[in-house]
Amino acid sequence: MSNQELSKIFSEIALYLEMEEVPFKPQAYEKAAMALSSLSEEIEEIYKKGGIRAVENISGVGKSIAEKIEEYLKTGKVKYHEHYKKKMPIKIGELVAIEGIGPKMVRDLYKFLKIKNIKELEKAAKTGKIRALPNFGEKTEQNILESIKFLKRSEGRFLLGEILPRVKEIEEALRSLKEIEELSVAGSVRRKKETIGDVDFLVVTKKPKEVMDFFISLPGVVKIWGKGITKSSVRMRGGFDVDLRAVPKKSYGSALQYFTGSKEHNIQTRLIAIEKGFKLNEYGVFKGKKMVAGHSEKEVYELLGLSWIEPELRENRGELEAAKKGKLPKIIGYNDIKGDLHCHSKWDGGANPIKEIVGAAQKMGYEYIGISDHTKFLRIEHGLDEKKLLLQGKEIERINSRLKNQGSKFQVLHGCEANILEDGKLDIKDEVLEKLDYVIAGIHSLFKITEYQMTERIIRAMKNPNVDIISHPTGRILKRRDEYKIDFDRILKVAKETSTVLEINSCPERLDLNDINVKKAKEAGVKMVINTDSHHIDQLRFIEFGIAQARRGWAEKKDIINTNSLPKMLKLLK
Ligand code: DGT
Ligand code: CA
Ligand code: CA
Repeated sequence: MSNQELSKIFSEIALYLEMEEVPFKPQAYEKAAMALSSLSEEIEEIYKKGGIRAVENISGVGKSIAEKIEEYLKTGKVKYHEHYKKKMPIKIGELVAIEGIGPKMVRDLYKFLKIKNIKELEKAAKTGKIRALPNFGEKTEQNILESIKFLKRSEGRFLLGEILPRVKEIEEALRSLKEIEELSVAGSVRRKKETIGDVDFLVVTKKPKEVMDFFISLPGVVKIWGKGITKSSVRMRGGFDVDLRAVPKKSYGSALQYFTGSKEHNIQTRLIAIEKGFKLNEYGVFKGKKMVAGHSEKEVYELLGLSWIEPELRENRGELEAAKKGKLPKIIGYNDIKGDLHCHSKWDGGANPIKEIVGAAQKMGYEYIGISDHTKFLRIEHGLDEKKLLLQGKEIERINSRLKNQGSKFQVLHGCEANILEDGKLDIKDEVLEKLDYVIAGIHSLFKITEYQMTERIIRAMKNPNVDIISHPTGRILKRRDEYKIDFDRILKVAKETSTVLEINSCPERLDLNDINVKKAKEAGVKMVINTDSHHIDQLRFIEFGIAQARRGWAEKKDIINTNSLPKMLKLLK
């Protein structure tokens, strides 16, 4: 868990430094924060094995930050961070989580109104105190109130991307127990929903007491809500809850079906059972008093005249009707992706040079990787201009010829993520875009325009013959901001007409397109691509979340262009 705690400390330091308008340093701390939060290995382990040297070797971590990591591992604190917290005792992470509030605004809110947290901010906004501040105004005050409202709606839910690695740790620990005969995660985690309320586990065991004792004393348990023979609940470090239920072996399938949900799917399934003269509950399927199925999920569904349904589909969005007719989609599998087309490199401020990204992509088992750095409009992201893009092309050519000489079939594609400006034009000249293997275009500014304007803006970009892919098409950020206002049906129509591919961005806070929009795109015959938008090689593993979202949206291999080998994938681009 230190990875996340340290990451938080460094991003807070970055924010404090930004408030003081210190140049360059904030980016260094942000980069370190990102590196730590995406590391797949615990920092303690890295330090234990290789000392401060190994810590310094993490890309994105320099010497002075490595020293602070060492200080934290030894003392549990970073003095530099404590110094700032004392100087300005505010809930900085909480405040900047509000869409539209940056560190300098936080500084002024504290300076003029002594605002330390969201609650105080909300009160000040409601009483009209914000609009009176220099550089704020009535519009900002209104936006702040709207953002707080949005934030409250997602309170108490966690990103799948934050939770899943922890769930896997717990699962592994439980699997090591020989008393456990069967084990599965259930609930929204099993359905891979984008946000998670709590984690549900099911086990079959002859020794429930031992299993429950083990469960409530897992490392990371901070509170025990309840402990019994059939169910225990705990709070984990990080603030989320985990339920563990022990069920009889003969009921395992029906219990798993019940506790996987969703509730809406279950209600519908139960109605189907009743129609067929059965009773379905978490203990089994019953004909009168006689239990007729329950050991496996498959037999439960089959008895009801349904084929087994992938958990990601269980949202009562037509999957039961499809299962009845034997017409469920054959959704894309977790190993079907052959390359990631949205990776940022050191060229635009990402953590890794291209050759490291290539190595990591090869380890993922990919056949190709696409480098698509930001272009010049995004100065804070060190966006590349025409000249730099062409230079980058030369480096990619060199890497490709080296790969070829080594007898490797792996290929690096040269793309970019251009910005769609206010009028729908791009921030890079078409003569240069033409030279790239592919072009992604995305909105990174001016989110609050009318639906008509935003739709026209994206449509104009899609009509550019050089634009192959639209990145994160709806702009939502989970727990932060809603989609921007767009006419998605019109976007789909033009995407289809122009053969523009829509991205499913795998970043845990984006997952954009979301499941519902994926399904709409599929139904409209629009092709999609699952990308990570990684700024660090450890983020390549986020692809799992994008695939999960695609599966929840009923996407099949044929709907996703990067399930294809390179020549075929390239043919699907403009
Ligand atoms: P979450 O935790 O909010 O992310 O969502 P879930 O789906 O994990 O919901 P949770 O943890 O409350 O319950 C786990 C599953 O148990 C849920 O997906 C379906 C089932 N379940 C819970 N309450 C009910 C209920 O009142 N009726 C029915 N039919 N099923 C329920
Ligand atoms: Ca749950
Ligand atoms: Ca639960």
